[in-house]
Amino acid sequence: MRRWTNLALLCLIAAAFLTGWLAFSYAAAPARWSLVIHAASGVAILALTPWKSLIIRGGLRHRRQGWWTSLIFTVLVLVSIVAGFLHSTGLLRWWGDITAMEVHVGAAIAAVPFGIWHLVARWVPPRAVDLSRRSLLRGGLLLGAAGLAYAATEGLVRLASLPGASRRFTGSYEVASYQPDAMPVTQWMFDSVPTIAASTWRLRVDGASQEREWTYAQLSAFDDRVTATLDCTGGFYSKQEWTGVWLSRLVPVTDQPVSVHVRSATGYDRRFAAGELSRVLLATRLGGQPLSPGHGFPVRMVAPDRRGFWWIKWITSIEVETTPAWWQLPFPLQ
Ligand code: HEM
Ligand code: HEM
Ligand SMILES: Nc1nc2c(c(=O)[nH]1)N[C@H]1C(S)=C(S)[C@@H](COP(=O)(O)O)O[C@H]1N2
Ligand SMILES: [Mo]
Repeated sequence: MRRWTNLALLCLIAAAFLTGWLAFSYAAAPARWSLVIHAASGVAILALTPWKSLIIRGGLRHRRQGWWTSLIFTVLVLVSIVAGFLHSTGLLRWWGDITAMEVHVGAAIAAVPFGIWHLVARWVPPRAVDLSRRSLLRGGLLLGAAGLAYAATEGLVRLASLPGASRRFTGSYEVASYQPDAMPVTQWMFDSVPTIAASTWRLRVDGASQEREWTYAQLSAFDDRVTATLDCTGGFYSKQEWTGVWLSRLVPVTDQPVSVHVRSATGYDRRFAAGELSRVLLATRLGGQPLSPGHGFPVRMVAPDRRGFWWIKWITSIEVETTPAWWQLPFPLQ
């Protein structure tokens, strides 16, 4: 049972980590499925507590080298799971400036090096019995029970009318829709709001055939509109009306782009596929008013089908490239 417990924990924690990121990379239906598996894995990890406690007690008696790193790992995993539940139920969604979702993901990322250390230092080579009928059956049973327990918590959240009942399929909560002034300002990780003067700012559009610069006044003359939902991975979403110009109007198809590289004044960047240029807006206005510095002045990306980290702010250059859009890190590093 000890071997089985550790192996099950390994599979579950890996599944939780992967499905969490998978959910972040979709703004559509697969996010929900990913999160169901995600939540069930989290519940299953908790369900193994009685068995893992025995292993931990044994381990702590011997005080093997590095035992305290295992404790830090345990604390980080527990903090992550608790914050996950606080977010999903809505019992505590933020604490000052940080959201429960940020704590959830932050603790999970912080746990990674300790988890790898734990695996390497406490590694027990797998054996054939690990894949026996009995082991697999036990695994199936655990997952089934965890799935039911997760469904039960979702039911309870609804019965008790907890805030969690109103989450979107990504798990995010609605904040300040159609109230631009109250909409939260947030950054992916380490970026900060730059000060940009509209008079000297230029947007460089670097096409295959020609390069051209746009002024703020020229871009403000466009009046393409879209109502779109910004869904931040920090755990909130906000529906707003945006005005600007479809990227397909700035990047001529005659350029035959494979992808388009959009860069912020801060260096933050993403690549969009040529096929989606008619669905992403370079916005100059939010709710009919010029953007505030926090929301991306002078211009920002509005990518209705994508999570918030694609909505690049403070854009200074758009470059046609022959590199495919999938050739980039799945998430920004800044
Ligand atoms: C949620 C994930 C896990 C947590 C929170 C956790 C935590 C701990 C703690 C606190 C200890 C006792 C301190 C120590 O001996 O270092 C321990 C021991 C141990 N863990 Fe884990 N662990 C986890 C997953 C795993 C995995 C995936 C494996 C292996 C595949 C594993 C294998 C072991 C072994 C072999 C021991 C030593 C037992 C002994 O010496 O008696 N653990 N674990
Ligand atoms: C140690 C690894 C992790 C564990 C054990 C874990 C576990 C959990 C648990 C138990 C919940 C609450 C589920 C519920 O009842 O709805 C949750 C929610 C969530 N987690 Fe994780 N998580 C981990 C890492 C991550 C990572 C790395 C991400 C994203 C990159 C992530 C994204 C999410 C999201 C978006 C939710 C909200 C789901 C919803 O509200 O429906 N998690 N997680
Ligand atoms: N340049 C830049 N653009 C950025 C970010 C960033 O850190 N730097 N964060 C993104 C993320 S994660 C989100 S959710 C949205 C937030 O937009 P808002 O501040 O207008 O709500 O901006 C996106 N655009
Ligand atoms: Mo975000």
